[in-house]
Amino acid sequence: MRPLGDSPLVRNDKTLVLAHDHGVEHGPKQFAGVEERLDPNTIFEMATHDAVTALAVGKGLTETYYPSYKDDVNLLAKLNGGSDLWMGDPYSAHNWTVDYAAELDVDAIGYTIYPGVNKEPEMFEDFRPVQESARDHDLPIALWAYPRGQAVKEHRSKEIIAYAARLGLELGSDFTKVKYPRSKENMEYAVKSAADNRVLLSGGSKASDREFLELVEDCMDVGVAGLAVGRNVWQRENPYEMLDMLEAVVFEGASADDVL
Ligand code: FBP
Repeated sequence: MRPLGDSPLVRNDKTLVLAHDHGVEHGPKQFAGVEERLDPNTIFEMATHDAVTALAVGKGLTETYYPSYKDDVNLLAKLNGGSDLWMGDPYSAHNWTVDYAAELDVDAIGYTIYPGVNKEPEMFEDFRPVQESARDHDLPIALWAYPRGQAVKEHRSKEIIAYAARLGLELGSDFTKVKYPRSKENMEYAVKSAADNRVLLSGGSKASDREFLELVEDCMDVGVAGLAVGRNVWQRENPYEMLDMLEAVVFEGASADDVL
């Protein structure tokens, strides 16, 4: 495994990224029922919880809010993203550079690729300077690897998710975030396929406490390095209670039953 030195992203060899790029990816409809969270201060505040090893946000939120939270939040700069108003073949352009993110004093870089789309060659080529520049700045890289496109018939199948996890290793990330491939055994295969790359579970849409925590427990059991979770934390009425439970399951080896 590529050592990460004293990166704040890792605690007891595990990682919990609070993902909050949804304002770009899906817009304000994601905040239905929790409209107060449209204020990014509420999310930065949440990211000060001990369970959160990094907060993933885009350029605008980093520029505007991160300066007030720098002492208490580790920031993962999500460099690319696109709205769901775009109806073309999935593609995600970056709107800030690693150099600029480093100037803002971030702790890590995040980047999305969509393997399988028509623009896959461009996406891989776009990622190349990002990856190399992150290495120059000694910033860990988390790759959101989401297979899409016409050739991907079942984007959560065993082989497709294992392929996504493997691509992280091959393209030079430190963490690769994948969607759940429908079973614990399939996730184990993805972790094995990624060899020394750290696989992170992508949280998914909001589930019940039990359903989500059992999913996390299963993933931790098969060697996942942690999670990058958005809606299952910040869409909850009480996100702090969920973060308390996740802290025990992710970092302390507790089971879902233990914490519920
Ligand atoms: P969730 O935990 O809310 O699923 O967030 C993970 C994430 O990768 C976000 O970072 C991103 O906004 C979203 O999922 C994109 O997922 P999709 O492209 O499937 O809508």
